[in-house]
Amino acid sequence: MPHQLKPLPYPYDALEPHYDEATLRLHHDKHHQAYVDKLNEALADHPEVADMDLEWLLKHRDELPARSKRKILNNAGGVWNHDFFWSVMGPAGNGAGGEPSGKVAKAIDAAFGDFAAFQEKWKESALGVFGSGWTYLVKEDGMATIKEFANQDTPVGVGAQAVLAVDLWEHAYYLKFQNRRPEWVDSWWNVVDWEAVERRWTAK
Ligand code: MN3
Repeated sequence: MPHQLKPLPYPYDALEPHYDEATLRLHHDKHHQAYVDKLNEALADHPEVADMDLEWLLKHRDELPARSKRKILNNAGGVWNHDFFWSVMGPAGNGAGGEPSGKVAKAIDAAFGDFAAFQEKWKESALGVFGSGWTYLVKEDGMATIKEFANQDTPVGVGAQAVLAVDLWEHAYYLKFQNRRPEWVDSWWNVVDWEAVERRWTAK
């Protein structure tokens, strides 16, 4: 069964005005869809891995057919990263935005001092990603850690548990923010769904 694009978990305009409808439509329906299509295209030649799920593909890079390995990893990563990214955002005011509470808040304070210091480190990371990629918060040995991933590399690929992510590809923000990545990151905090983040933190 070919991989399918999952519908966005909220309406396209749900993240307005912080994340605009036009970008979200393009980002989900065109960019995310393209990763799904190219993944299926790459897998079509390789029945031995065609039925494997995303996580399996990302974790078993050494078992992927050499000829299509890069294409499979890039596009499986693209699908996985976007599925994750949509899942940790939500409508501002409806549980999203503001500051975290619960266990993830304690972990952030333990690792970074306080939420403001974490946001500063996050921004430093996000602005430091050269070209296209992602800044993630991951849980490693019970600790909250910021990690950068180039292109469509994923936490799954390095065995890290993903907790939060921001997309730093220009396609994620260029339509509204043009080259102003710092403004995109500032705006994005308003749609972080901390309840979803808490579920990711406590998942294992
Ligand atoms: Mn993207």
